[in-house]
Amino acid sequence: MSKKQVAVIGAGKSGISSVNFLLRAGYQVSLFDTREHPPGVDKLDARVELFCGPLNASFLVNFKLLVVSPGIALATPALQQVKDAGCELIGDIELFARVLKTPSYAHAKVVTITGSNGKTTVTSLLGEMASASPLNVAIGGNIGTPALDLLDPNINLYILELSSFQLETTTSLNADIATILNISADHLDRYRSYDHYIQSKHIIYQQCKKALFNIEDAQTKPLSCALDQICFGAENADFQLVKQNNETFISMGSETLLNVKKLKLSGRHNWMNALAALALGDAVGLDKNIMLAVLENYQGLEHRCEFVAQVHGVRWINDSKGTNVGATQAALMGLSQSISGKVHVILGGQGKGADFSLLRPVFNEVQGDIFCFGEDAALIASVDPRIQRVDDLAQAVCLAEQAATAGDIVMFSPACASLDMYKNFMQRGDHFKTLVNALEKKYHV
Ligand code: UMA
Ligand code: ADP
Repeated sequence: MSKKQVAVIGAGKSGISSVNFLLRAGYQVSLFDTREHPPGVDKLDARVELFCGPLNASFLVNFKLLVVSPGIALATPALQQVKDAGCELIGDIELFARVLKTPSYAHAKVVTITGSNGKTTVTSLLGEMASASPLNVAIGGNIGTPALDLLDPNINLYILELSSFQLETTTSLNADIATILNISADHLDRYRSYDHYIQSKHIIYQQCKKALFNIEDAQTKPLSCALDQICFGAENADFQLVKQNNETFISMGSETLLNVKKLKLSGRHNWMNALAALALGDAVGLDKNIMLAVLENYQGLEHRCEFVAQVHGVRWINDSKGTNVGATQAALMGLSQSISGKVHVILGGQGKGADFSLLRPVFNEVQGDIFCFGEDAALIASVDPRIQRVDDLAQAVCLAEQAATAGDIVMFSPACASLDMYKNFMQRGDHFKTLVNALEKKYHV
C-alpha cells in the first residue's frame, strides 16, 4: 500500500475534518467507523472509501498511518493489534501540530488547555479576551471546531481545548503555554485506572514551552522541574485570589486587579477559571486592561451554573454540563457559601464508573433535598440515605418544587453523562429549562 494511503477511524466531526484535510494534502483516504450506520457520512467526498462495522485488524495493518478519532479507545483490540504490528496511530491534533511546524505557520502562538472541568469556560473566556485584542485568533479542539478546520496562515494565536482522549494521540505539539486546570475522576470507563487518566492529562506538559498549573491541586503540577512554570490559585500563586477586608480580589502577583463582586461569573470555581484565563493571556502577550474589561463583562456559558428563573423566591440553576463528580462538587460548593437558604440538588445519568461517595461532604453542606434519576440512580442513591430516587427529570423538578421555599436554590448538576436519556448535555439542560419555565408560567396564569 502506498505511503499516500491513510486510514481515518471514526466518521464524527474529527474524522470528517481529518478526511478533508488529508484529501487536500493529496492523500488517498479510507474511512472506518465501528457503527453500521454512522451519522453524517451522506456528504462524504466520492474519493473516500467507507467501511462500516467492527474494525478488522488484518485489513487495517495495510495502512502505515491511522488517524484515530477521540471517541474510539486506543485500547480497542483491533487498534492495539495494528499498533503492535508497527503502524502509526495519531489523532487530528497531531496532524494539526505537524502543519504548525511548516514555515507558513511558524509565527503562530498556541495555547493548550486541559483539565477535568472548566476547560470550555477558560477556552471561551481566553478566546474572547484574545478576540478583543488586535490579533487573528482561532479557537477550537474539544470545545467544538476540530483543530484542522482552524488552520489559516493569517492566524496569530490558536487556543485549543484538549481532552485526555485527544492528548493520547498527540506527540509533537509545541504550545507556548499549556495548562491542566484541575484533575478529578472522569471517564473511568475508558481508563485502566485513575492514575492512567492523570497520566493522559500530563501529556499536555510534554509538548509545551511553559506550563500553568493549579497550586490548589497538586495533581496538576508538571512532573518535570526543568519545565518553565507558573501557577494560579490561592494566595502565593502568580495569579491569585487575595482576601482583603472580607472581600476577594483577583490579583497578579502583588498587584490587585479586580474585586470578584464585579464579575458576572459566579462561584469560586469560576474565579479560578478567570485566574487561569488571565495567566494564559498574559503568557502570550495579551494586554492586561483588555483582558480585565472582557472578564468583567463575561456572562459565562449556557448549561454551566446558568441561572434559569426565580419562581416564588426559589432560584433554579441549570448546570447540565456538570458531567462528573468534581464538577458537581465545585458547583455546589460555590453556591452553598453564598446563600442563606438551602440548596436542593437534582443529579443522575451515566456515572462513567465514578465514585459518588465523594459527594457526601458536599451533600452535608447543602442541607436541601437530593433527587436522582437515570441509569446509575441506584448507585448514586446508595451513597446517602437522604437521596430520593425518581423516574426522570420531570419528576425531580416537580418534587424539588414542593421541597423548596423562598430563599432556596434548586441546582441541576447531574455529575453524570446524559447519553442514557438524552442526545447530549445541551438537550438535557434545555429539558430542565423547559420544565422550570413551565413552573414559572403555571404561576402567571
Ligand atoms: N464512535 C463510534 N465508532 C466510531 C467512531 C465514533 O461508536 O468508529 C462514537 C464514539 O464512541 C462517540 C461518538 O461516536 O460516542 C463520537 O465520537 P468521535 O470521536 O467521532 O467524536 P467527534 O464527533 O469527532 O467529536 C470529537 C469530540 N468527541 C469526543 O471526544 C467523544 C468532541 O468533544 C469534540 O468537540 C470534537 O471531536 C472536535 O474536536 C465532545 C466530547 O464529548 C464535546 N468530549 C469529551 C468531553 O468533553 O468529556 C471528551
Ligand atoms: P469542561 O469543558 O472541562 O467540561 P466547562 O467549562 O464546560 O468544563 O464546565 C463544566 C462544568 O464543570 C460546569 O458546569 C461546572 O459544574 C464545573 N466547573 C467549571 N469550572 C470548574 C473548575 N474550575 N473546577 C471545578 N469544576 C468546574
